[in-house]
Amino acid sequence: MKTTAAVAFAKEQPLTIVEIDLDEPRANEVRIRMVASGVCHTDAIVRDQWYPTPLPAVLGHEGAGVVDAVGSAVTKVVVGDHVLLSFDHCGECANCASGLPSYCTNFFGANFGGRRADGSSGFSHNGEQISSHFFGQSSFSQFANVSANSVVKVSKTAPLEILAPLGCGIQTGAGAVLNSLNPPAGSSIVIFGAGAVGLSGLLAAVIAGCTTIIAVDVHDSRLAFARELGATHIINASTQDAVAEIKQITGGGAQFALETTGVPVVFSNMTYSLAVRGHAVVVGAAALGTNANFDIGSLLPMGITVTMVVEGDSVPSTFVPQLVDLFERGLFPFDKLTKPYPFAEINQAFDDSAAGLTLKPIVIF
Ligand code: CXF
Ligand code: ZN
Repeated sequence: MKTTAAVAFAKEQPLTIVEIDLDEPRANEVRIRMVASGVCHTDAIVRDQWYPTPLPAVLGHEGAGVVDAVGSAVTKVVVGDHVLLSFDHCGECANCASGLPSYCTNFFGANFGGRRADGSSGFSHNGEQISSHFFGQSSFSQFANVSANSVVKVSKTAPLEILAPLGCGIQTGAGAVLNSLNPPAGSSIVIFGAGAVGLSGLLAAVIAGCTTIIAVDVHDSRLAFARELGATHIINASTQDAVAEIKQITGGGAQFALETTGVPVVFSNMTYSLAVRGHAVVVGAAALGTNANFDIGSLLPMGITVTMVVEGDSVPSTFVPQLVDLFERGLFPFDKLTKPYPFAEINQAFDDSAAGLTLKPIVIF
């Protein structure tokens, strides 16, 4: 069948909306009619080829839509079900089997390879293969054949146009706090980067009952918003000494930290901002080969833990519904981070995100 999609034809160039060909869903796939898709920083860095998904490609990995057709081996959904889409995973390797699907041993191939396991692509244009199955979905397409392992069924009353980004950016921030750090009520946490991931983590820190929540960024407007969402302290790292401020606020260092920027000096500052036995998680993507200073001499006696975390250690089939429930109860107002764009304006959505004008764009089909 034909479908309309936003295609990344060339590195660092805007996406082009074109009509392309979509093949038939395989046994383990569902064809989704996309209703909405969040735009994530990872879409931009793959368009720019920080990660080597072959171009041309249909990106997009925060899809939300309606099941349009079901492969013969799929039992979890039927035609007409409403679904949110998340990352792909094999479901069978040791890490998947032990409840850590974001560390699937084939995570990179399944999510960034641009092809099915059998080497085929779902999309073509004028006879040329176009990378598909980005995070198992390639949600910047009106229709896509999606890996069943990427699909999370939700209620037909759930607002897909708002919930779309739960499957990546929002679960990454919230999961990093609730799943990876699991801070006890009354604890201190510092969040580096007040973007969509950092602020999702901040909302999660409020849910967890952290009583000292420090947001660090370089934009006063984002910091003011962080305070509205529950930050007890804000630090502008472009004008203040973040490490000194954090130590002063916490009386020696934060118990927990979330690093969302992927910037080397921020990583280093994060290590110095921790209390003895503090725990930090790093979720901000950086280009391959990005290195940061890590002072082994000073930090070993601190007994700190730094964990690299993918997708907030989430199991989407259980964590995404938990986040939907928290949202519906008014306890997780991540919709304050979102802004809708018509699908035709997807490049504007990318640009506004890069410029810091929009925290979490959602394109609407
Ligand atoms: C990505 C970040 C880089 C590692 C894989 C997961 N998160 C999604 O956008
Ligand atoms: Zn993402």
